[in-house]
Amino acid sequence: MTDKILGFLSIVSSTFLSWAVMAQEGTQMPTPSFPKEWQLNLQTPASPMAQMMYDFHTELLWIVTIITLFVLALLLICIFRFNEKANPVPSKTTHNSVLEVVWTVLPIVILVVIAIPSYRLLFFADRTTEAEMTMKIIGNQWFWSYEYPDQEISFDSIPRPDNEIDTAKGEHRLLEVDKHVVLPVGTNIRLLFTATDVLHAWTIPAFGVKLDNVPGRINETWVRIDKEGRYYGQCSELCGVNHSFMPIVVDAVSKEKFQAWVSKEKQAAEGPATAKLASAQ
Ligand SMILES: [Cu+2]
Repeated sequence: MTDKILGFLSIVSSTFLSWAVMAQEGTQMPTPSFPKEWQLNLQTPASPMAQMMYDFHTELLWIVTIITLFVLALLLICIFRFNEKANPVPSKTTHNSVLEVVWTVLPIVILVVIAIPSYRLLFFADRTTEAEMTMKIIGNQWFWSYEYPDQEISFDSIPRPDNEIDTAKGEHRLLEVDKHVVLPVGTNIRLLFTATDVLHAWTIPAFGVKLDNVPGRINETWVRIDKEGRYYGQCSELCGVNHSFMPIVVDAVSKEKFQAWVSKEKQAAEGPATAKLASAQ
């Protein structure tokens, strides 16, 4: 029940409302954190960072709820106890030192209580000192490019048009791309963000990752994916007329499967070049 109340409050206040509207079931790969119809609250976290964000969000929701109820109670007391009928001769009090100290100190204490986990989360999300691999994400009008510098792989990920989407196969309109990002689970992955033209923002709600891709500079964060599955996201920076048509699909797989994918990608990339070289000789 508490969860339901919290969920309801969160959706009212949350910018993730739009995510709850997009809803489909099932794909070939499990989607541990896909939005569901009439979903309440945030998506299920799939990384330590997302889990921390979720917990912080819940904590804030409690604080906000308590403050709101407290203010509501004060208002009701004023309305019913101090109206003209109930209290015809009003008090002439203008100062109350204790009360004034309390209403100054209490908000400071509340802000400090909020600031501590907030800063902890900011520093946690900033970067990882123990990155096991790196992925660079480049925003373009209007598609994403990815580079794996350690594995020497790079490719573009182009959105698929509506007429190619087969919902019977569990595909989602406006959310599918021709080439998925593949990442290993249980690995600290450094994420580097940049863009070629305008501001974009690579976002996967379930990872707790949302960062601006800025032309001419590199932004950094990281992710450690807990669960295998297919994760969806979208560009979250107004980047032009096709802003709403640059989805992100990440397949999180086991480390072995990731290695197999890397070898396949490298073979595919080297294939034509090797053939060319052979024909030249
Ligand atoms: Cu964009």
